[in-house]
Amino acid sequence: MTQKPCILFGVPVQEGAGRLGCDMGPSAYRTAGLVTELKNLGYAVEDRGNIAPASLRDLRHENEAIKALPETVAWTEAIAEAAYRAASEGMPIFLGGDHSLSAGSMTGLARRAAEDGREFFVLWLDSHPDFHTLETTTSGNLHGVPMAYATGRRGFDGYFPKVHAPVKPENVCMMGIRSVDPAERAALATTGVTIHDMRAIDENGVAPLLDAFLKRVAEADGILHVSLDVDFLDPGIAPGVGTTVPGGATFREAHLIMEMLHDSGLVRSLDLVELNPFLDERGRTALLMVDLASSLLGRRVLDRPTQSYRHTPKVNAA
Ligand code: B3U
Ligand code: MN
Ligand code: MN
Repeated sequence: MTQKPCILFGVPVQEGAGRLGCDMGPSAYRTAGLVTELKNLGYAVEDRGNIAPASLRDLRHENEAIKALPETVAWTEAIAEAAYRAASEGMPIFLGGDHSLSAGSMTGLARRAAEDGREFFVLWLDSHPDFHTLETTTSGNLHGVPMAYATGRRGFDGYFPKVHAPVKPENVCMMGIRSVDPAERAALATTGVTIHDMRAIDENGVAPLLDAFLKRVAEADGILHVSLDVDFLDPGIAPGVGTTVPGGATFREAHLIMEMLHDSGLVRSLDLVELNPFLDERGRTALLMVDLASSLLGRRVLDRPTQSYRHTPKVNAA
């Protein structure tokens, strides 16, 4: 296991979501005991407090549906810079905040990976692909665009910060997808993004699908970023999110993914996004997200390896 510290950033951005409340996410994670959990797992933890957005610029786009463009761009600048710096110091964990934060985290992390000569992969756990461009979004909520931006799709130039190292679509694996807009559907048809929708999960189970992706990452000697949207989970276990979509991942599916990710030794960074504490029930969604982060960072049932028939190659922690 890497001895590098976990570096926590609160990212209280909420302008990208359709409803208010995600700005309370970072506080909820801290209240739910994330720092203590990580320390109990043996990590050094640096909570660097909350990121503040860069200064606002006067930006207007011809798509009049778009909301909060200057704000989202300002957040993206600041988050990308923090991600780029922290990636060489430890394992950055971004406590959202809505999913627009991943525009910054992915591009900052991918830039660092490119400079280090490492192949950068993303596991995207979400009911949505967030693959809109500024032209195609009809809701105008910019938490619907980060994957399109980070993979270098056109139309962000002149608005969002320049993408130094676009994430290769072939290096992205999405799981849990079950809500896709027509424009996203059309765009995804012609990219190399791997998409395991809920049907694929029902038919195969999460383990073989994830195992195949982790093998690819390991074989490329790559590093892996995980972006976990609360609405990946079924609303029955995770009500604290503004965009619940029925039929999501179960408690066990989500934990199994986290446990396999830990055992792979490949994960270098994490986004926890879309938690809306205003919509939560007595903190249960925040607590579940902290639980999942703990599994990803090595909590397990027994103090010995689980018997598994899978053989995801284990790489040495850098
Ligand atoms: N694709 C829709 C819905 C959506 C995307 N991400 C979330 N919701 N959380 C949109 O508004 O772009
Ligand atoms: Mn999302
Ligand atoms: Mn989502």
